[in-house]
Amino acid sequence: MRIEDLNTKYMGKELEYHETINSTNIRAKEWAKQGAKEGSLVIAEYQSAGKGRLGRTWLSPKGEGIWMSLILKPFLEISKIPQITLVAGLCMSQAIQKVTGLKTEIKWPNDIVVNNKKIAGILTELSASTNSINSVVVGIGVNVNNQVLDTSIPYATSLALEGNKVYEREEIIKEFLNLFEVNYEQYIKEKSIVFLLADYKERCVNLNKEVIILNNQQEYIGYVQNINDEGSLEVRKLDNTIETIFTGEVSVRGLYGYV
Ligand code: BT5
Repeated sequence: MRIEDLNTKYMGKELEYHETINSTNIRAKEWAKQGAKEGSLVIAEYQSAGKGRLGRTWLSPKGEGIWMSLILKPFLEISKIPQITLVAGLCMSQAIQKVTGLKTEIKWPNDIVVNNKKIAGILTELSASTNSINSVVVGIGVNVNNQVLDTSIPYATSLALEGNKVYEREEIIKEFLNLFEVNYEQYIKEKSIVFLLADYKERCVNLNKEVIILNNQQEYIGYVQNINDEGSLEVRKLDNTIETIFTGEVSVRGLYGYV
């Protein structure tokens, strides 16, 4: 895979390409430690140990998707890092829609959805020492040309299955990098996602819906009444108390299925 005519200043300009790798996130973290510049990108055709959040597995069949990790070196408070997932999710959702014409939605915090099924996920990982950030790796997996998906993930789909077409992965990556560079820079400058929150909310499938919140300790039903200026989910529980959920710590499901 080659990314030609990339118009960004630095996003994706340094590129490491692997036929096979355990996980692009693992390699990106290692490369960041070895001094990779901001915007450096690791792409693989196949991941033998692709990672989801909370120790889950991300299936990454050969040549069928985009399995990539972007290295960032932001000057930000550590508490703000999960917001980068929202910035990346919005940009990838917009990039996919622009290239494929398919309507994409976002399932807070990190899934991209087409026709209520998952086509992409994001895993943001932080390397920090005491109180300062060394690097942030944004790993993104997109099912692009898969004709079949593993039966263990019945709520997953691919762009090819939804659009009945084979797509150029490079076009989606390029569009994403262009959009992400602009939005990431604005985010770093303003230290806030407020400028993109309206667009994010418009695409969000679980806003104004009843959901099931799952975390280690508990599982409960609630109504998603807002995504606040910090990007956290505000959930009204059945007893009318409000729970504010920070990105990354839970899974959110629809009452009757994945969305
Ligand atoms: C995610 O986690 O959705 C984050 C996925 C990030 C993957 C990228 S690929 C490049 C980079 N390198 C890595 O090693 N990872 C990143 P989570 O929300 O925890 O969802 C994981 C769940 O999604 C799994 O438990 C499965 O149920 C489902 N799943 C696994 N593979 C999938 C796939 N290819 N398409 C759709 N769903 C999948």
